[in-house]
Amino acid sequence: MKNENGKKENFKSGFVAIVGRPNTGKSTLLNFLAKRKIAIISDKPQTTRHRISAVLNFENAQVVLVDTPGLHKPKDALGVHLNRAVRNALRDVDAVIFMVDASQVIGSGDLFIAKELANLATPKILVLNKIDKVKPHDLEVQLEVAKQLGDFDDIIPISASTGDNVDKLIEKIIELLPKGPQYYPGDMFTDQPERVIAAEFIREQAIQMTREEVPHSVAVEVQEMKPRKDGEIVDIFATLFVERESQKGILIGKEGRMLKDIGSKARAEMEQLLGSKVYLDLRVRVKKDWRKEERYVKQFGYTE
Ligand SMILES: Nc1nc2c(ncn2[C@@H]2O[C@H](COP(=O)(O)OP(=O)(O)OP(=O)(O)O)[C@@H](O)[C@H]2O)c(=O)[nH]1
Ligand SMILES: [Mg+2]
Repeated sequence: MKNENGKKENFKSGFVAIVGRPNTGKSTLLNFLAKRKIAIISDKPQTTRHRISAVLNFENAQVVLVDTPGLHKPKDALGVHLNRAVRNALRDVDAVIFMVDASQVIGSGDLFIAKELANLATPKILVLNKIDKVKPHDLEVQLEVAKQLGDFDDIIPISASTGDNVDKLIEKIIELLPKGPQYYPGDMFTDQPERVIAAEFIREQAIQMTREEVPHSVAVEVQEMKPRKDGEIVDIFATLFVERESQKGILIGKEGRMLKDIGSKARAEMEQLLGSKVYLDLRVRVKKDWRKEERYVKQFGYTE
């Protein structure tokens, strides 16, 4: 229904942060709801390093969903930044989704976050994710354990991979949101510049193709991204930074094969994002122990 100013009555809107331990499936949920890939995903913890918003438009509501890095015990300047990013994200939101992994033991890491959330007056929904991996009986046990984590407006089991029960989650979120305006244009789907998403697509491939410390040691910077005059191809020049010479060797690979592989997979994702052909030029450089240095953490844009 519209009033005489053309504004929708009863329109609801607000910012909703997803928080939780690393690897619980926060970014997977963001992408599922956004119906496209905005955040990168991996089976390794501490993948997300930015606060990333997706704008979800509904008939009578606009939800700005904010993905955050997994909360964990920080070991270096990067870890400190990641946790700070989560706390900043929590400051101004209208609702919080606290995500736990139902296929794992609900433990001290979850409890630590639950305690922090207990101090927030914001409405909170506890989400048990990955139910596709959990037997019905085990899920009931997990629900009982989860209830002990605190007071929540609702507890909703979902699968962010299959989308099971996600509609119920959205319904509940909209119910909890205040009346408000449409904050963003209806055709805007994220606050992330294409340049940042492109850098993240490269980092995702590097994370997926390497092991142990290497995934955590990679940062990516897009130096240049511009369409050619004919408009058919976008040129992207990017550098992968690692912390040690040995890691550089791993990323380049035998006869450059690893880097080529990272490049061709990331390029395919970029072409989908941009809707045009991409020429991607990748370099690898060492920035010794960059994760320990505040200034490099800032240089790579991990600042909030
Ligand atoms: N089976 C199953 N796997 C899932 C589900 N949701 C996420 N995953 C997997 O869990 C892993 C972690 O997913 P992410 O979305 O990157 O997790 P995250 O919480 O964003 O992780 P950080 O950014 O490190 O905090 C990936 O391998 C996902 O494919 C789910 O509902 N079911
Ligand atoms: Mg993530």
